[in-house]
Amino acid sequence: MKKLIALLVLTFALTMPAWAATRTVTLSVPGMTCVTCPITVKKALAQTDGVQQAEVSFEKREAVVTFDDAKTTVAALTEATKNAGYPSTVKP
Ligand SMILES: [Cu+2]
Repeated sequence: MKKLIALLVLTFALTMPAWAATRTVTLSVPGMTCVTCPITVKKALAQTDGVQQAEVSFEKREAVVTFDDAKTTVAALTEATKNAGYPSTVKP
């Protein structure tokens, strides 16, 4: 019986990572020069696997991204904006 419980716990731990969490990060995107730039940046972020929401502000030159940290990383997000032509860095 103990063995069965241990097996169930192990199965659960492997299939449902308990450490997965929704995180929000603010990226500084200084390369945006006009009002249509945020559309490109937002699209690039939204197409990244694990991204749940991306709000890009041209006025602030920043992107607020909500993502699942089990599916993507902050590095992948900055890479996505860079590949779209807008290098970004994480705002502290
Ligand atoms: Cu532009």
